[in-house]
Amino acid sequence: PTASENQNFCFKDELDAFKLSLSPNKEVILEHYLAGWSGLVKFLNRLGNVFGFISKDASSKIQILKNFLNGEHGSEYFTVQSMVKYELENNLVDLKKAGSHPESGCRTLLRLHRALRWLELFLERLRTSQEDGKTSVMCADAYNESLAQFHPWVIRKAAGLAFCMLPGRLSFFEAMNVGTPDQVVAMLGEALPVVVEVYQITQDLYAKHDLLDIP
Ligand code: 1Q0
Repeated sequence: PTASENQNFCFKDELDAFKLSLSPNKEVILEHYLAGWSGLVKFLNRLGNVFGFISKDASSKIQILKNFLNGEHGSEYFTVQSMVKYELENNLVDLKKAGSHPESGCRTLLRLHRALRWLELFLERLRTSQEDGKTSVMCADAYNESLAQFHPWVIRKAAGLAFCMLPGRLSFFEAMNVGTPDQVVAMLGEALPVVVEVYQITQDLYAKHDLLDIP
């Protein structure tokens, strides 16, 4: 990315959205959660076209949830907690096999939620990486430890190829437009606990309602 493109992008803003998504009583506000994801997708798009199949899928899931949020029952979708309650009480989720609600909010959010675990693992690796660390390896390790188990072979293969196209650690840090490598590392240290907390709250909620395997 050129300097002028960088001026209106700062990775910290994207992660701040996740901070904003935590309400005072520790619910996850959907609008900010989606804003966090949109920012990540924006970042991904800047890294190159080879990530297009990933950002397309993420964008379409963000859009499905935005449509609920802006739809007739939008107020029920204010938080992830209220969404789960509303969709379950009204039988709007295909719990065991795909049926008449293949794109429920619960199902769609679960896909993003699983990817958030990948993000957490990847950011932690970036944060603690040495100068000669390889982003492609960090990304692949994080993926294999998390999201990969939910993906069929062909997607794992495509993802693996895409990871090889990631820029090196320094270019990657520069693309984040946060500052010096030390500043990036410090920012990651502040941002990670937020990502972990949002992930954990969602994970506990989904586990409590037995929603972790919806197809
Ligand atoms: C930086 C490289 C980004 C790598 C992203 C890792 C995720 C790889 C996922 C590849 C699969 C995408 C293709 C579609 C998969 C779907 O089948 C799957 C399941 O959905 P469904 O409807 O078929 O049941 N979808 C998913 O699993 C959702 C995947 C969402 C991925 C969202 C990635 C958003 C990208 C973020 C880039 C952040 C870069 C962070 C940089 C941090 C810098 C400090």
